[in-house]
Formats: sequence, structure tokens, C-alpha cells
Amino acid sequence: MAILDQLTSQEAMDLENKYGAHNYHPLPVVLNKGEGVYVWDVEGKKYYDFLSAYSAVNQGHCHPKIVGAMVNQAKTLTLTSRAFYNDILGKYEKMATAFFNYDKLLPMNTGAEAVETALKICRKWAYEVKGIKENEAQIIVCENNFHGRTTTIISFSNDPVARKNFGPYTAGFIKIEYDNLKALQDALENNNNVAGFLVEPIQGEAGVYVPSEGYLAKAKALCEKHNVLFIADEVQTGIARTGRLLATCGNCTCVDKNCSGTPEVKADVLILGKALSGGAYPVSAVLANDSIMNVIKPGNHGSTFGGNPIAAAVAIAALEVVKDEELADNAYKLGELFRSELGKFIETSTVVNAVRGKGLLNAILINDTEESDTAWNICMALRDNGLLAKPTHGNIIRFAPPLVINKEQLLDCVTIIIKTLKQFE
Ligand code: IF1
Repeated sequence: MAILDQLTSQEAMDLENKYGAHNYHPLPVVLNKGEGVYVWDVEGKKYYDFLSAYSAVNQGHCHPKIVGAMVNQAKTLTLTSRAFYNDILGKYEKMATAFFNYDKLLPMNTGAEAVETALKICRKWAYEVKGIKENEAQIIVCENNFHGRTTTIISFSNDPVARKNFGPYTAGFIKIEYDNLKALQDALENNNNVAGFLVEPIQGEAGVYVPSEGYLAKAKALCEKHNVLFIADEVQTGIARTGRLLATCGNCTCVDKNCSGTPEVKADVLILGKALSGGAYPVSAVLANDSIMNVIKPGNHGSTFGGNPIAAAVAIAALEVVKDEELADNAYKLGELFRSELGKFIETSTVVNAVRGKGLLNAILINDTEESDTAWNICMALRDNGLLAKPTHGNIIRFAPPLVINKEQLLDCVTIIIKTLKQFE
């Protein structure tokens, strides 16, 4: 078999199982094409993509503007390293800092790298600006967080599968309950060594937990009161996914067109990834104002590919698509429709307990235990019915289509989802 011969699904899965590390348990479907809200498997079957690579493909698969920018840049200059300047990184940094209203951007590649970068910036700010004694800085995080898979990040995870046997763990983190302001207040009031509070505006992997109304704003206010950095991990919730440019925009109605940059909750440090590139290329970023970002000096931090020309070109195009196609507004309106339609079904369903989410980041709670395989079996049936989704923890199924989905396609997907759920009633 020549290496680039067309494979059957089974052949492709067998190759991955034999030659690839078993760090995933994918749904048994083998994709070889994507376009907008659709993906195709190697046998030519068409599916709605209701995962969007965990909210990386917000702009739709293979968006022509994004792919075009990537191809053009790839033909010109792919990588310089940061040993030299290039003619597109500054343009991207200028555009993105204006887009999100921050003074500066530190470019990285993956979401986890950006989270690690934010933690380093927070610690350095704590020692050099806040005046915490060196090596004493503490960063508050939430139970059931997901911020990536590096050793430091899993050090403050409470997911045993992500954490066990990867010790010794990085110190300097305090875990509190998510969506619990008293817990945050207690952690802040009794400890002058707190440097930052790292939080997901919606806990995606934990099961699309939307915090109480006002939680983020009050948490930010508590951080301000105690001179602690509010660090928003918008890797999954950002870039229009939740019906606003950022989840921390809250109820701000400027959407994309003329973002004033004064969201309901403006993070001191903003972490972006995934759809910052529209899923075409690894692009992540940390944004902050000068009073924070300027603690970083030459040699403190970096990455071979961080801010490379292709990443810069792709990110510019990806952000322009978000604005030009008003994806946040579309996500807001179609998210309302999605939850309303599923809500009607749930009223009489014995298999689904609830639907929750914001914009087009939603999840349904299956009426079974976390240990059951019902959610998995439902996703297998959804696959057979032409829609791809995957459970998060046990009995929760996340639904996150590309934000370019239109009303007709969304209602078609609602029909598929309800028809499939009825098979399990
Ligand atoms: C996998 C989960 C989602 C993230 C937030 C940082 C990162 C992620 C809020 C790190 C990444 C991805 C990782 C991917 C599956 C997916 C995921 F299931 F793992 F937890 F979305 F919920 N902050 N999330 O969601 O970004 O380094 O991956 O670029 O690891 O399987 P990354």
C-alpha cells in the first residue's frame, strides 16, 4: 500500500491504533473532507459537524478567505523565528489588539501554551509590580477546570485521568468551587500572596457550565479590590462562540461590528486560541495592557513558531471573517433557537434532563449516570444519522456547530438530534 493510497475507514483506524499513541478514544468515523458546517468520511458519507474541533472551526471548515490567506503566505514566507522581524506579525498584533482593545499581544501556538504564558506573566507581574515575595505567588483556579494538558496545568486539575501518575506537580495554585463568589472572597481575603484568578467564562469540558448571572463581573470586582489579575481563558468560549465576541462581553450588544472594547467584564489578561485561526493552523495569544505585559523582557519567554507569518496571516483573516460575517450575532440568535427547540422536546423526554449553554456552545444532560455509555451510544446513533458530536464527561453531550450555520441547517440538525434521542426513549 503506497502511503498516500486512499484508505477505507477501517484501514485508517487500524493504522492509527497500530502506529499512533492511544491518547484518544475517537468516535469511529474517518473524515477526509470539510466544508462549512459539513464533513465527509472516506466512504463519502456527509455529516453535520456539531463539535467544530472543540470550537476551533467557528468560521466553518476550510473557509476560503482563511485558506487563501494561509496558502498565499505559505508561498511567500512561512517562518522566520523571532530572531528577526517579519512584515506581517506587527500588522496582526496591531489588528488583534484593536479588535479586543488591549495594548499588547504575545503570540503563541496552542491554547495550553497561551495559558502557561498567562501564568508566567501573572507571576512576574506579582513579583515585580504587586510586590509579592519571590516564589510565594499563588494563582486561584476553579474545580473542574480545563486549561490544557501540560504538567503545570494538570497540576491544578482535579480530573484524575488527566492528572494521575504525572507528578510531581507544580505548586502555587489554590482551587475553589466554580461560580462561588464566597469561596473566591475567602481565598482572596486571607492571602496577600494571590497574584491572579484564572477562570473559564463557561466551563466547557466540565459540561458547559454557565455561571450565575453576574458571577464574572463580581469576581472581577473582587480581584480588583485585592489587586489580583483576572485572567480569562477564552480559548474555547472566545471568538464569537457564545453569541458575543467574547464570553466575558456578557450582555454588551456591540457584537462584532463596532466593538467598543468595553465588555461587561474586561479581563486583565485574555487568553485566546482555537478559532483565532478558524481551525486552519495552531494560533494562540495572550493579550494584556502595558502595565502588565511590559513585565516581559527579551529572553523571558518565546517559541519557535509563536507569531510566525502564516499564523499572523491566518489570524488576520479569521478575525475579519468573524466581523464581516457577524458570527457572534448569528451564534446568539441560533443558540436561542437551538435551546428553545430542544427545550420543547425535553419537557416530555425521558432520556434528556436539560439543555444548557450560551450562543452555539451548548450541551444536553442525559438521564443516566456518568459511568453509563448512553451518551456515547447516542453519539454513535447521531453519527449514523449524519451528525457528529461527542460526550464530554459521561452523561453530557456537547453541541458546538460552526458559527456559519444557517437557520435551515440548524433546524435540520435539531430534527436529527430529536429523532436520534427518541430512539433511546
Ligand atoms: C484535547 C477538552 C475542550 C480549552 C480551554 C485551554 C485549552 C483548551 C478552555 C488548551 C483545549 C481542547 C483540548 C482537546 C479537546 C478540547 C477540550 F475536551 F480537552 F477539554 F474543548 F473542552 N483552555 N480544549 O478548552 O488548548 O492546547 O488544546 O490548544 O486535549 O483533547 P490546546
